[in-house]
Amino acid sequence: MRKDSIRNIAIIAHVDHGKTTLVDGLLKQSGTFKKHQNIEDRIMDSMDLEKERGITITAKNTAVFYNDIKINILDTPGHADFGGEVERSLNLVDGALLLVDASEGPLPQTRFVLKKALNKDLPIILVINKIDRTDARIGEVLDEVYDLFIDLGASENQIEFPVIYTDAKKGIGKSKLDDNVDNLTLLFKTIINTIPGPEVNDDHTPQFLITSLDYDSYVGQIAVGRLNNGVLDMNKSYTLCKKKENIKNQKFSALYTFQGLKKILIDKVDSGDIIAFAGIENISIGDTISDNESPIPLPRIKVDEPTVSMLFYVNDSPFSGMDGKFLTTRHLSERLNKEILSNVSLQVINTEKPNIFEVRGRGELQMAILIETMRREGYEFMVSKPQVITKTENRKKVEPMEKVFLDIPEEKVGIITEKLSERKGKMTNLQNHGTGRVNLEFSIPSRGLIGFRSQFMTDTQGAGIMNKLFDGFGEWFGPIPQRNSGALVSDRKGKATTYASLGMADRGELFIKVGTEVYEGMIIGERNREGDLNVNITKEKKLTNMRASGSDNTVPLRLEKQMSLDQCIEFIAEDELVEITPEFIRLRKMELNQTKRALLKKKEKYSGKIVLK
Ligand SMILES: Nc1nc2c(ncn2[C@@H]2O[C@H](COP(=O)(O)OP(=O)(O)OP(=O)(O)O)[C@@H](O)[C@H]2O)c(=O)[nH]1
Ligand SMILES: [Mg+2]
Repeated sequence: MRKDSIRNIAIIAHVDHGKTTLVDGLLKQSGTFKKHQNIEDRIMDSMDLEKERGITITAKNTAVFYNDIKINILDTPGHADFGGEVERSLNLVDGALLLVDASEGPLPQTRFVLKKALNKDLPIILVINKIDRTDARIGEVLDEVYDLFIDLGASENQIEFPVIYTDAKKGIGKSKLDDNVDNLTLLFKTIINTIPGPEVNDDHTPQFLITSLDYDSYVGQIAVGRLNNGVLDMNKSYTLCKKKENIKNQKFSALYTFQGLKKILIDKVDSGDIIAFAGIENISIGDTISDNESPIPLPRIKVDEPTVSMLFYVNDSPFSGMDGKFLTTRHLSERLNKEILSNVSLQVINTEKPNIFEVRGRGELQMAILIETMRREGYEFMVSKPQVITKTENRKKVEPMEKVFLDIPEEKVGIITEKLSERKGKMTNLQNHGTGRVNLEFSIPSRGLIGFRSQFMTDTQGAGIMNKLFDGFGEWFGPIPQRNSGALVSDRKGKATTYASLGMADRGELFIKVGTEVYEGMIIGERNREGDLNVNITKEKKLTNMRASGSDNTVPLRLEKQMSLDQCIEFIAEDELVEITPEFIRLRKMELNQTKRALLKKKEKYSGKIVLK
């Protein structure tokens, strides 16, 4: 039975093409807010880190009403590292709005999300957004989208998608560019007419797939998902179907439906809607809530495998425990295991050392977000350099590959090609549009891209655009050269002095300020040549009887290079760690003692892996 009173849709696109902004428009124009209520931009990006970074990290749902039809909208992230969120969201919906920037056109993540939507046979509405951009090239972009559909093997039905041209910022959507329109009514109508209501059966055994988890300090854990069939009732008991067992006699403490950004308490829900419940413990994403006597679980959610792994260590550096609240093995283990309950694309694996955990995910940004979140919660820990996850296929070692798409100024082609070749990249396409900018495409092992982004930004002076797309596995490429500069390493505990910092000017670039507390083995800067250098950054100028001539004061102290968490993760080599505490991010050698480091190096055994095994 089709339920015509409901529509469930996801908004999918490449990063920054305007999904969350379009949801603002739909919320505003559906009367969700009071008149004259002040609404902040990108209201669905509600997490602190989403606001700070200006990107969506987790998919979230909201519900609006249009002519008494309830439209559940899932806003998804566009960054490739959070692709698992898109895959998860597509389980909840009966259609998708594919958003494409009117100037940038379809980009790698457009391809990824569209492929996932087409595989599920979802009807698509194409939204060409940012038509107000002065560099918009709307006709060409439309052609490129058709090409993409064909390339992905879309059926004829799928290709006959409606097209809406939008300015999401102003909340305008039209079918012809010269139409004089000042609202999104056409988009609402197109959603209602193109995307079918959910095909469900209220009389069937109830089946609710837990698709995301939320937490409310008042009611505890909340499960969100779509009631695929049947009815759920506050006064009845249900079975929780987990991966390996079924647990009977579960009761809700609350049932909710969504309205705008709010959850509304309700006693009974019908199938087809996106709903939430509280009160059942030990739930994970992928579990089904079903009938108490004869449950029928739904297939568990599958997402692409992780490609990157990092080791999370209990903090054992000399300053450990100085400002963190949670630092023990148990704290770290519990926190990481809690994360995988709500984050489908992460995996946590115990290593043979109890104080080291392996976390697997989709990319460095996803890892950085997890690390930053834990840090803000009061955790202290250390992480290693990200590694790619290899597999064995036909008795051969294979590693993840990536396609990289670059849009760079013409004069940077030489340097970028050289850098990527060093990292085992192979150019597969070059297009010079004659506008001074060139599009390059490389095939490269993912390993070669670790730490490349900041290098790329420096080399292109911020004028380059880089996108990447996972491209299966390729035969292991052998060693790839790492950072070719060494580290400046403190050789003792103490406080960095002005005198010693001035002395570093010809050695390299410092990461720490004068006055920073350091310990032996802590990395205080990047050396301007190969090999690490142990230095005394705490040295004081010897006092003499003669008064100094004042020449000290005239030598300017170069400002230290302030490294963000993301940059630190990119910077470290295999024998180094990033130490994270709520107040500090420090870099260090795995082995802090310089004599032992020298010995290890001599034996040429020194690498992250050997330290672990
Ligand atoms: N000029 C113009 N800018 C827009 C339009 N829509 C969105 N933007 C801007 O584009 C930027 C990205 O918008 P978001 O809504 O965050 O994009 P997103 O697709 O949700 O991004 P992710 O969730 O991180 O993938 C913001 O600076 C918006 O103000 C538009 O129609 N015209
Ligand atoms: Mg967004």
